[in-house]
Amino acid sequence: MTHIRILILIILLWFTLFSAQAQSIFDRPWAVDYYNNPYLAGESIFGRSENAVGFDWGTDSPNDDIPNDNFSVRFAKSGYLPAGVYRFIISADEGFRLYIDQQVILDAWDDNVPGQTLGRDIRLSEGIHHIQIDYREFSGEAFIYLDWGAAPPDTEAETLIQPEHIVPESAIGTVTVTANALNVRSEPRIANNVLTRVQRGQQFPLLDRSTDGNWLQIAVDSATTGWVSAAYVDGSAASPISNNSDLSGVTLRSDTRLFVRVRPYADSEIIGLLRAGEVVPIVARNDNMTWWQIRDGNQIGWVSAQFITLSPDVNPARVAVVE
Ligand SMILES: [Ca+2]
Ligand SMILES: [Ca+2]
Repeated sequence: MTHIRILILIILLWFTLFSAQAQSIFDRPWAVDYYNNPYLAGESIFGRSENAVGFDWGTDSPNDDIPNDNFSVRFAKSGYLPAGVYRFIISADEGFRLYIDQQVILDAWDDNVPGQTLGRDIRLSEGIHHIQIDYREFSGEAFIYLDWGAAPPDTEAETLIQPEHIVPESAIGTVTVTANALNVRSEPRIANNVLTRVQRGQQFPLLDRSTDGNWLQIAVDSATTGWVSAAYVDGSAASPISNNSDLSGVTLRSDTRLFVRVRPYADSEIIGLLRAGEVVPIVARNDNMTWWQIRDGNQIGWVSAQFITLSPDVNPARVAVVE
């Protein structure tokens, strides 16, 4: 009997090792989602599997349903890795972020540079790891290449090949978790997208809220942001921003994450994105004040009046009317 038990144990152990190795992350395809805007916003237009992240679209687009400019792509996969130091190098035009286990490892999301390369060496423990690359294209050439694998022997762990930087989003409040355990999701909707869980009584900075107010974006830690249902956190932070004291001059503030468009129409081309709470100068308005033209950095665009708060100093009669 003892021999049989040992034999069974050996077989179980062999299956365990075999199945772990069969799920090596190197053998698994990337799940790739393509978006027809540069913000990974809304539902993806289409998804497919790819064996590698290595694309040069030139001035074309990945697909007929995706525009040549202003699109974004998310690559993701999970799988087993043995312990070791791994080197990640990304060359892309234009913006990209690399996440490992939901931590930002490389960040050129906002750089707006036409083609650059970043790399980093990271020591990873044995086990299942998750890798995600967010990519976006605004104009001109579009490409992204990921080169990764075990770093050369004796590579120092955590060494930065090139400096990376993280642009934190500004908090607009604080939320307290009221549910026993609350899922934090990568998008403001229920899907197979749980990043982590938070517990009753924990407090987190509030970064943004969904347009319908049902979802709140929180900063779980310095590298992880995600969305939680507003029904399961302290409701005081879920109310719209009402403090206008910091609003002055001919400006407006976006109450939510808000698209900036070329023309004052909901289906007009998107040229920018305001953060929740961002204050921008007003340039003009349309006749019935349903759209406001604003200056966003070095470009002019339109935002819907539905999602903004006007500075108390704004006298609409003195704002130029165009459109
Ligand atoms: Ca392009
Ligand atoms: Ca480009």
